[in-house]
Amino acid sequence: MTTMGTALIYDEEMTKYKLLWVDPACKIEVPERLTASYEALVRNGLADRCVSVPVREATDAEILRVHSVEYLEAVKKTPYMTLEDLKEFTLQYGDVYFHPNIYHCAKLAAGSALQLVDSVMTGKVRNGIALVRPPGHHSMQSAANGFCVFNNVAIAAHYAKQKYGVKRVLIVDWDIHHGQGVQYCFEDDSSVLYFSWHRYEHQKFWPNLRESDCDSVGKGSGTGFNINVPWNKVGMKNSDYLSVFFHVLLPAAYEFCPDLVLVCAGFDSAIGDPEGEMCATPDIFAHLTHLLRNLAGGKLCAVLEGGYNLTSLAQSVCQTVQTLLGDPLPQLGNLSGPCESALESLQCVRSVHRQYWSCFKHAADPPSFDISTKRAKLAEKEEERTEIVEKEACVEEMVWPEPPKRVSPPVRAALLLPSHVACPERCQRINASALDPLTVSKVKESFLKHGEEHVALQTFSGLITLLEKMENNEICSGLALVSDVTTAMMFVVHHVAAAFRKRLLVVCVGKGKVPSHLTEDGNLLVVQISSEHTDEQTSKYYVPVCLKKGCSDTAGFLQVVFGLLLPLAYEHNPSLVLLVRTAESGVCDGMWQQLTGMLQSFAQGHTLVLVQEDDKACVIPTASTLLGDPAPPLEHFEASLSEDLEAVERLRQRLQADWKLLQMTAPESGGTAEC
Ligand code: Q9C
Ligand code: ZN
Repeated sequence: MTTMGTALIYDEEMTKYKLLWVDPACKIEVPERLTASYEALVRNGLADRCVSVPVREATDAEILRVHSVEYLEAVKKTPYMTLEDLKEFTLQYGDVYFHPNIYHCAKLAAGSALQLVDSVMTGKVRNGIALVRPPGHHSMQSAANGFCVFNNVAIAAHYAKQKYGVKRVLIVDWDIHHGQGVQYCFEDDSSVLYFSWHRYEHQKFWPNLRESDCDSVGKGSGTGFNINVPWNKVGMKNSDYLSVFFHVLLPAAYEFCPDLVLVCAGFDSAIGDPEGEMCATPDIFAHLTHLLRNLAGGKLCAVLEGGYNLTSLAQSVCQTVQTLLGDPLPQLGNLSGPCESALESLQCVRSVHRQYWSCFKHAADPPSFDISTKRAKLAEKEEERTEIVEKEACVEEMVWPEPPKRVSPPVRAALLLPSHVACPERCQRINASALDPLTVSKVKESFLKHGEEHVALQTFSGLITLLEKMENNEICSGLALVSDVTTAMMFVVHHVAAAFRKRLLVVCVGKGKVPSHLTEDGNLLVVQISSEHTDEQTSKYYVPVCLKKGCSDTAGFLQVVFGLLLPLAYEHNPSLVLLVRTAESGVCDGMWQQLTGMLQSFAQGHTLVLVQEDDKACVIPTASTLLGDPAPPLEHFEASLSEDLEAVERLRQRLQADWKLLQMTAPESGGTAEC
């Protein structure tokens, strides 16, 4: 069995330092950031569900992997400084403050990240979060910066490599500031892939560095292993964040194939934050976390960075932790597609990285406008300051609904299996024979209507039971091993349309007839991935994808999942997912588990999986992912056939007019993107 559990690292000691003088730049970094986050976890019953791991101080040797002796020795003196000395010491750095107790806290913050790495790497827990102060990602070899003293995550990455022989570390920095300290630390290192998105505004936003732009891709053998996504406008929304995950981070991350994922988990990228001024809601972090959950076999360590609106911060932390614990995801409605400015960034990043990553090989050219011209143009508009001040005032009054409670159904996975197939542990077997007369008559009605007499009445009734239990939230997901998967799929689609009128997503892996004729009302979206060529379709709701090598082509399959399936699914926002694996689909267990895992982003985890009876070997791996176990990492895979990638790309281009989350290039006009 895979390791369970989520580590939570928190110690009140890290609330015991604060700003002792007046400094408008630093007044937002307060001890309450930690207490508000922790108390929200306690209040929502989440702290109790985590494994509490104690903090420790990072040792000098550990800190010195990232920082210089001179810097460490200088920081070591701060506990003995007078207020005046502290103020003066602080002056040599940017946007940071010192306090007699901050050195102690900084050692605990870095040590917390190391304790988290230990807990995850030894298998004590599956994943975890460290709530720490001071944050880390701005601090550099010989400088404190941006509220950061030691670079907690950079120290943790070195530690994981040294102590556990981890070969590849992915660092995802979703804080709204550029973690330049992390970038500098691993710039020439191909064993650490650093991804950061950040408010940039063409270098107008702190820390105003040229090297935060997307053309900083790393150096020497680390070239290509630094991915920067600048946000050139404020007000970015859930769609913008998701688009960057689908079209930039996830393809590169899967190609990189990390052994460990570290998250610079700053929540100043959420709505209401005075620094970020973005509009993504706290529940987006549930999805961002989930989308990273199947990398590195689920080994994910999140370490707190920024987050300055206490309400937004606490909600975002809860959403992250609840996903680490494996609870069903909240549904994200109203995804509008990325704004023009986000598309420009997306296009820039993909085009500069196309020479380093095969997943971006077919990325479009950079946007036609000249970026440097744009930068100069922006410098002219310096007087727009007053407007910015007004915007800030607006942000402070910003309100958003509290994310709804995420309830876990009592049963996570229910299985409908022929009597000769054993039910895997932790799953509930659905007994299809005990049916009330009403249900029986319903089954018969459908049974007669479609004349599918070769499929047992028992199977139909069992499927209805699964659907009803999902509808009533008694079970989260279901798996049915059936003798005729195509008929079972048709039956479920008809039944769902008639009985529940839900928005349904059907994902069919492998050849065979699919209910493509039922998509007129817009409630049903069908995506089929197979080696079978289908005539070019015109319906926006029927998406047949053909891969020459079929579903065994891992690179092609991932391209389809990130480039098409996930964006379509998020935009469709189904209330039920039907995942169908036809006979001889050719999909390998690993890819199948990845897919099953990723589809749990939707419909609050309500997925019904249909598998052909001869495929019973996949029951155990499928059940495992339905139960929330992370999928095993996909081993090194070959680049896909060029013609396949081009075909997928043509399909994406054809569909992007109808499905905005498929877009990855800005409209030709360029120049004055508005959000
Ligand atoms: N308007 C982190 O989020 N600039 N650090 C403050 C005040 C410094 C952010 C300017 C922001 C530092 C970890
Ligand atoms: Zn930040």
